[in-house]
Amino acid sequence: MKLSFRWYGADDAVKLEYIRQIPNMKSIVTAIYDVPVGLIWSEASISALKNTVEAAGLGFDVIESVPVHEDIKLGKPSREQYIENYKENIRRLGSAGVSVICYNFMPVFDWTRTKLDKELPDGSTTLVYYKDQLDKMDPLNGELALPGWDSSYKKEGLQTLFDEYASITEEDLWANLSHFLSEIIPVAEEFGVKMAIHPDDPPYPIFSLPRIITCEANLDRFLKLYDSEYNGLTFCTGSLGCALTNDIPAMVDKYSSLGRIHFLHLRNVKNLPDGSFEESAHLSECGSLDMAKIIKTLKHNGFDGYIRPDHGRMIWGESGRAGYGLYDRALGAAYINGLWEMA
Ligand code: DNO
Repeated sequence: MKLSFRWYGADDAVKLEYIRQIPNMKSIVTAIYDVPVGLIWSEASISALKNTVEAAGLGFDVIESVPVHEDIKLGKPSREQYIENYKENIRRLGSAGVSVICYNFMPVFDWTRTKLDKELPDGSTTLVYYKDQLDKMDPLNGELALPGWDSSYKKEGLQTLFDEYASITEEDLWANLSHFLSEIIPVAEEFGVKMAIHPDDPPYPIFSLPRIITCEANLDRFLKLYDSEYNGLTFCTGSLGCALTNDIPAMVDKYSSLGRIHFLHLRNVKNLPDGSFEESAHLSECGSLDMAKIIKTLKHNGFDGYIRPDHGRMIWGESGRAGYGLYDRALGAAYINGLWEMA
């Protein structure tokens, strides 16, 4: 495995020099953040980012994410131009040495939580998703400031998107995803870039918007849409693991033996009886996932892709981007190293 760490660029409070000091840290996971979704990233900004990361002694191998424009998910005629732009980004990133691109196919909203700073008994804070709170949230009428949500949507724009999605079924979303893959995977193959879809988080429809990258049957279906090593997964243990029906170690076993996991997000979650969940410290006993079994399985299957510790809690008084501080993610990385060595 190659250990990696997400970094949000020059504005990130966590410095590259600190990330490098985490034992066994090999690579940075990052993106160009100042280009609107759907447009082409300039070669100059890609190479500047690469130079910055490499000057810090880290690898520039994984992009998270190149976001997919809503018109592609909706299957609108304008999708063709956005798909062309997407292909150009794959070419440019591949030419700059990037080997994995993470993306997702969630309508409108990326990952969703109901609170970002829930205080735990030990005084740390974490991200939580409480069902009763979600049921009361109305994205069209109220607070729109959750991270992961594209803050560029204004109320009217959001209403239009919801109206457009009203007629999109899960089958439509599958068809639109299939069209997207049939266009981009040949380019990814040519430029040596492994595409790695991120599961939906949480893995079920929210606010009546369809979600399809959710469970084993659907991951099987996804991989068959385009049967190529270059059409693979970002296996996120926390996203998939908050659905009690997903057997995470078994899924890791299956997809890593098939060689279709290119990138993993390792996060533990504590599942609550009503389907709510709290993100926990990485250690198995802190949450509901058997992290040791996951790592043992990867090691056993000879996994040599990228792993990053995912969201941490905020600990030791650190403030900053919720889930993306230095301290708890560094503890997560150290824990992953320990499990790997032991395995
Ligand atoms: C959350 C992240 C996601 C992820 C995207 C991938 O912290 O795992 O926002 O980056 O869904 O496209």
